[in-house]
Amino acid sequence: MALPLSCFLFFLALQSHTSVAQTHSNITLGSFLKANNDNTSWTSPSGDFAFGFQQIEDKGFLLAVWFDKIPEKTIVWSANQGNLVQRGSIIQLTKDGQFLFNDPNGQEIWSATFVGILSYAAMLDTGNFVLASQDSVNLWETFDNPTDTILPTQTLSLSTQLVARFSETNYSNGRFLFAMQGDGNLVLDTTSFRGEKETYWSTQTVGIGFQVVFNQSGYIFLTARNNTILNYVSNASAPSDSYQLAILEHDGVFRQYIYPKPSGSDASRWPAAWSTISLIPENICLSTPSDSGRGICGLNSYCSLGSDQRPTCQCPPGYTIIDPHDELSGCRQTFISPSCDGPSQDADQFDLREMLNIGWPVNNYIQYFPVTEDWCRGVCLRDCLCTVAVLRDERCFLKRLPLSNGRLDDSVRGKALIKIPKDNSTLPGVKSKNNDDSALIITGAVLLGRSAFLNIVLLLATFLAYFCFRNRRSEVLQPHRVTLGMNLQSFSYKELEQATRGFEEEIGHGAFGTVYKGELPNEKGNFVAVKMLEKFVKEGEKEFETEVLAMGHTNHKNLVQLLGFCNEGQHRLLVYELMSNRSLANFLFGNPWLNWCTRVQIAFGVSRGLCYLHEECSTQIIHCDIKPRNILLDDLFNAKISDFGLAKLLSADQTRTTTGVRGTKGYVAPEWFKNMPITAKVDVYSYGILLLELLFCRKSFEAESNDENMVILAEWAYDCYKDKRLDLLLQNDEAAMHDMKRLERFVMVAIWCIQEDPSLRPPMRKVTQMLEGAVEVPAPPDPSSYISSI
Ligand SMILES: *[C@@H]1O[C@H](CO)[C@@H](O)[C@H](O)[C@H]1NC(C)=O
Ligand SMILES: *[C@@H]1O[C@H](CO)[C@@H](O)[C@H](O)[C@H]1NC(C)=O
Ligand SMILES: *[C@@H]1O[C@H](CO)[C@@H](O)[C@H](O)[C@H]1NC(C)=O
Ligand SMILES: *[C@@H]1O[C@H](CO)[C@@H](O)[C@H](O)[C@H]1NC(C)=O
Ligand SMILES: *[C@@H]1O[C@H](CO)[C@@H](O)[C@H](O)[C@H]1NC(C)=O
Ligand SMILES: *[C@@H]1O[C@H](CO)[C@@H](O)[C@H](O)[C@H]1NC(C)=O
Ligand SMILES: *[C@@H]1O[C@H](CO)[C@@H](O)[C@H](O)[C@H]1NC(C)=O
Ligand SMILES: CC(=O)N[C@H]1CO[C@H](CO)[C@@H](O)[C@@H]1O
Repeated sequence: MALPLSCFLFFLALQSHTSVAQTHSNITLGSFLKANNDNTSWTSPSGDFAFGFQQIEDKGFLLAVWFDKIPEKTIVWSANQGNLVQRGSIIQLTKDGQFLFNDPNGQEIWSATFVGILSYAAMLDTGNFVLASQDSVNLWETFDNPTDTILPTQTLSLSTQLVARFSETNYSNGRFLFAMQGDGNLVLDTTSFRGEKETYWSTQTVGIGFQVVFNQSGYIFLTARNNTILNYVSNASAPSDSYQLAILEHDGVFRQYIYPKPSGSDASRWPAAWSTISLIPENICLSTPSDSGRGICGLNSYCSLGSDQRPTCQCPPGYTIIDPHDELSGCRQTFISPSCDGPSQDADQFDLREMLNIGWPVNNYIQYFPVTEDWCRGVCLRDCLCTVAVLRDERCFLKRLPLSNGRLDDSVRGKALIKIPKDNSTLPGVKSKNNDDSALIITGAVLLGRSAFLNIVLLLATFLAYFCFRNRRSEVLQPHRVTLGMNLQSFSYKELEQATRGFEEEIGHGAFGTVYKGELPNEKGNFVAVKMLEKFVKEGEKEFETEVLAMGHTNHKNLVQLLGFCNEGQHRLLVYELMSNRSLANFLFGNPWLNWCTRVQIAFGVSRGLCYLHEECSTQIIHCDIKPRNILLDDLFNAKISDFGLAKLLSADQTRTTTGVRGTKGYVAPEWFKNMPITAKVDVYSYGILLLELLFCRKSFEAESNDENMVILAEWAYDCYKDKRLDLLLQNDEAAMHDMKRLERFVMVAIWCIQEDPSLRPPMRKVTQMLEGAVEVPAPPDPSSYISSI
């Protein structure tokens, strides 16, 4: 509702009412207040409260309600979501019964919405500013539209909330909510700017809570519909001759304060100050909103409670606050993390800074037990992902970025070891404290100085991993899975001996050792597969550790999840999630077969899993032994690749020749026998063979009745493809017969995969795209043409 300026000024000139502060009982239509240097306000009959403009430093004016008799002029309500307005803005009760808030140009800033005919306004002695009708019915009141504060006699009804301000002096919406939810639960929530809510305190009264009452004796409680008190938010009774308020402060704490009235018995101590008489939660630093969120203080920071019960947010050594004007903005690293590409040659450039009683409880990605401090230090320094190690009771917890929910508190036991560069003079944050731009430039220069491309890929991968992980979390609600998934545990040999009841039930025997069924002791029904490695015994402890770490970092729905391990004396064991339906080998060649649709899904699953191992892990993992026995199936017949990461890790640039052949006959790529470099393409070859087996439910080579008729599936398939007679390969498989186009495409992809020349085989990403039909599949050449041309 914007009046033209000239019209508006004329209208003002006609006003007979003055806008000077005065004690009003009723504010009549036509009254207005203007934001300027005069202390313009409407006060309550007692003079305790005032409604009007308050100047906030020299940034602007806030339309507000405040305690008027005390020097602090404490604000208890504000309009316009706490946003400041310019000098000259006007709030008015128009003659035609509207309540309008306009800027100096007559543009509407904010207005109260109500139903009915407005007759007058009043600033009441309770601190409630009301708009009322002729018959004194309140059409609109500040008590029903609270900001961050409630006063005695005020109630919060269902679906009403207090929103904390951004900072002590910035009244804009901040990061926390005190919400009487529509479902009856009373909660303290964080409101991150991404719109996620995380609850850090609640009365757990879904379905029964009705309203929050702040009564005159100073009690704040939650009642049911029938007025039964369900929960006391505060039972600190306040002296009757004091002002009171309860506020959700910008630090996320809901505090109740009192202030002696100037006329009261305590007036001798006047002017005094607000003092806290109750607060929730008792120690906000120890409340953990959620395991993925930013926590109270922001990411990578830590929270500690001062003697005044107020939280302070600080950054660990090597980190600096993101926004110096916003103490809850979190911290960022001032140095470049060690590189994760290839062997960790950076390890000796980093050191661990010790801090006591500090913790980030939810960022563990691996824990080891029992270990010594030296061992824990070593493993963190060698692991590029390790940002902080926490040592407690012989347990070593490794944590990675971003760190959340950090706290410094006597109740947090143990020792934190924070990874920082040895040469701290190169810390940009240290060198140029107040020059963030230069810090950024230094960062950029260092990045480019190394292999810029690798670093960018690495950064992207880190982000991807982080977000995939977050998404996975929100969709999976099986608590122990989630924790175990990211919390690689180390077991003692004895624990695993008990879990498997003395290695009683053997469920498989592979190239690396025997697999037993086990059940973890803490949770019934938590079945696992325990693999006892036989071939690792002679190899070094460090190598085992490195490979376990690499496997622990993987997380993909088409990979069998590694849950833990044991590395004790000569014992090397791995603990995996148990796949109920065993391996693909049990289903592929038996009778009845898996149906066509399931086989297609398995083909997709294996290709995505391999694609992840080859391209999305921080260290490339070449499987080297893809075959049906290493593809496990879960209850829903989802394919999960097992035994990955066990073959010696070959990093991306390590294209050296290996003498030993690692694969299984029938699936191994020709280069194993030819003194050629071993690359991820060996897996592509094996995948091609596996794909043919999946399509036709035939073994890669089969001795039919006598050896002369030995059939090599790959050759047979190529011939049938060339002759357009793929139907000859199918064994009464109606569904596949009716999906001939797809079958043909898959066979073409398979033939590309089994090209003798590794460079002709597409990478797994391309294979996946071709299977999905996202890219065209060109006609493949004869797989052995390369051989014949040599
Ligand atoms: C305020 O105005 C209403 C309606 O005109 C009237 O009933 C009431 O008595 C007035 N209150 C005071 C304190 O003047
Ligand atoms: C505003 O009020 C304060 C305190 O009551 C007083 O010191 C100051 O002079 C007033 N300013 C104006 C412009 O009236
Ligand atoms: C208050 O904080 C908000 C959110 O960061 C910001 O947009 C706004 O400019 C700040 N206001 C003042 C007056 O500083
Ligand atoms: C406020 O609530 C408390 C606790 O229920 C009660 O003891 C007290 O009498 C109440 N005071 C008023 C003024 O209603
Ligand atoms: C009031 O409501 C609560 C919650 O619904 C219930 O537990 C309690 O028994 C009720 N009390 C009375 C007196 O009806
Ligand atoms: C309020 O008092 C009751 C009983 O006296 C007690 O059980 C409860 O813990 C108190 N609540 C708070 C918030 O102090
Ligand atoms: C840098 O390292 C030295 C020696 O370890 C230490 O004394 C100093 O406090 C460190 N400076 C900063 C800013 O961390
Ligand atoms: C061999 C085997 O364990 N088959 C099971 C695979 O999973 C389905 C679904 O849970 C079961 O019905 C099969 O018995």
